[in-house]
Amino acid sequence: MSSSPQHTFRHRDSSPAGAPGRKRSQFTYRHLHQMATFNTSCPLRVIAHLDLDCFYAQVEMVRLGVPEDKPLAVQQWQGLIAINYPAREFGIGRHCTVTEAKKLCPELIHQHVATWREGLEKWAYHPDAAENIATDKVSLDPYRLESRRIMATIKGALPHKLQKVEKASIDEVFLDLSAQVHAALLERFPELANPPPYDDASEQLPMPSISALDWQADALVDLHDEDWEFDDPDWDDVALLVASEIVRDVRAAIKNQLRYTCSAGIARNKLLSKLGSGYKKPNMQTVIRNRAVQRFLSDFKFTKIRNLGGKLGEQVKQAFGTESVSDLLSVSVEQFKLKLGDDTGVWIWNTLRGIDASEVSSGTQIKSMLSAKSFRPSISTMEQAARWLRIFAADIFSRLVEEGVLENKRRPRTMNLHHRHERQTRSRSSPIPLGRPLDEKTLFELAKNLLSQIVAENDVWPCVNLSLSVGGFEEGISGNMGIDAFLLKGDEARAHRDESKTSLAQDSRREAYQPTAKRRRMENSGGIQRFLTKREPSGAGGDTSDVMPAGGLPEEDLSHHQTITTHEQTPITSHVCVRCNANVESPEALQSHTDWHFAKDLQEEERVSQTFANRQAAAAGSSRAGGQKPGAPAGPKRPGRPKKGAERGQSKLSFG
Ligand code: TTP
Ligand code: CA
Ligand code: CA
Repeated sequence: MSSSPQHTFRHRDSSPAGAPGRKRSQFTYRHLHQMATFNTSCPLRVIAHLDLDCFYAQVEMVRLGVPEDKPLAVQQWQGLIAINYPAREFGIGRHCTVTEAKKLCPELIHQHVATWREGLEKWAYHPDAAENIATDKVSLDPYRLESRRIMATIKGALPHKLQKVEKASIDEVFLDLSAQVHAALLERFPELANPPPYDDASEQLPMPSISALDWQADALVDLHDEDWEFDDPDWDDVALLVASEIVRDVRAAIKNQLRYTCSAGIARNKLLSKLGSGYKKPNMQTVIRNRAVQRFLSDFKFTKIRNLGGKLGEQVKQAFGTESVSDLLSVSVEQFKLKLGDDTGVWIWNTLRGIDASEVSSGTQIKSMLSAKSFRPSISTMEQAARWLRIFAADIFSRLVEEGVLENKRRPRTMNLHHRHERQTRSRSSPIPLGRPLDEKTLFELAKNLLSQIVAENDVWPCVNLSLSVGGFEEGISGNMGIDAFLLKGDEARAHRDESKTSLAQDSRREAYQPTAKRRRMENSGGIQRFLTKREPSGAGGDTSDVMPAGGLPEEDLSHHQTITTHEQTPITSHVCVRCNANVESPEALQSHTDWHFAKDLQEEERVSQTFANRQAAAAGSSRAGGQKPGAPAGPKRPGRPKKGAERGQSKLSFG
């Protein structure tokens, strides 16, 4: 960590922390200890969100050695998908075509994304890619690769045993810094290591032995309320300060080792830290202190808050006739429940107060991978189709390598091929044989075999879309167990053989893959999901190359999909989910796919936050319908024995 305690904190004159008459912290020893275990209801929790600035553009700038002040944009066919900050000064945005952008800024460097090319075995940066939409397929591998290096750098900059890092999208991570900050607090403030008075964890902590915090270059959200500003710093402020130092160091490591800048938000939960990282860009970090939460949120239209940008946000707007967070603070939880149903009502009530107990989860695993291409003009021979299968196999294999297939960490068990002819979709699946190492050739041969089965039918040409996916991942054991770990025995093997019978989907209504069906099931089950079908998820997700990770993507990232869709209104479409880089065949399929992500995330989030959220809303009660004071007791009920008196500041600070 860069800063010494002396530099960062001005310590108070020494007087015993527990001396009579001294103010006590509003936090207890139990809260402090909860930090060490990443407890999601801990009011001292510290979460950071990092988002790379103009990510693909930075990757191209570093790769090409373009100076930082030169305008550059990343091109996909005739559209732009990433624009660096100097280029944004010219008014260039994702809405521009290359031609429009060049008019705004003739010296703009526009680099086309790398592509796979029919007949070639590896993706490459082709100077003529934009003219070869019929024969090329976008490869995001360069960005995935950098994304992985960034992840590794972040992890390397944090203490191994105290880190919790969740990859949220190709250019975002969440960090739960609670345990690391906890360790730093104990080190810097030795008084915290003393046992609580009477050995009672619900005793309040002494106030921090500091009088002023030096936030260095961080953007602090203004309070516009002097009383609150002049309240002495409590441990939540100190925890955020320590976290901001850690984040500054992480950002410096990314810059020094990889030359990339990123922006960050530091706050008590994922919802707020995500809003914080976008607050000041590029290359800035924003701290949202607990005392500033309501003020910070009030500046946003609620439709900017994750999960509130789409259909649900629209419904809320209709129901209450406003888009303003402040206006909605006077709406009671009962009113929300009445208009939107119980789950959604509670969820919104909490969200507007910056309450979010969703977990930073490091264990997100890829469940399947998909590579696809739509053909316009359509293709009509086995040879043409086979050339694409070779590309798909190479594409999927390179992602499998990232997933550790070579080290036997994980391995897919099944392969699916979908083939569309006019309005008819046929699909075949087969097991991926066990007992020998998986390679590109094996994947290709399997895919070709599936294609031959389809081609044996009548009327399969011309083909307008091919899509290859692998799934059913199973964990291997890396190290000495080697490939044997993948060998199946007895009943398991029989079950697998049964599973592997081929299937034929003649019904064109059948979706190319599962997410949509899953989503429908969730929608049918009622509850909050029915409101959330058009938007992207909260939080975070898995790796960059999967189809179905758990976790979420913030609302604003939905524009990735929409932008890509717009850009690719050209003859051949390749709709990419930025969340997981799945290539899907149509805007509709992409929508279904993103819906699926969203529903999945929400389900997960609800699971985590349900108990917590209900408790919050119940505490607010129907009778307190109107005028809930901003930031009024929004935090978790304190554990332990009843309070001995009101905690100072408790009515002002809300916890998430
Ligand atoms: P973002 O993080 O949304 O944007 P950005 O990193 O380009 O810019 P900012 O500094 O505002 O964060 O997206 C990350 C990458 O995802 C982006 O560099 C390119 C890709 N992307 C698309 O391909 N299409 C899209 O419509 C969007 C929004 C992003
Ligand atoms: Ca970004
Ligand atoms: Ca992003």
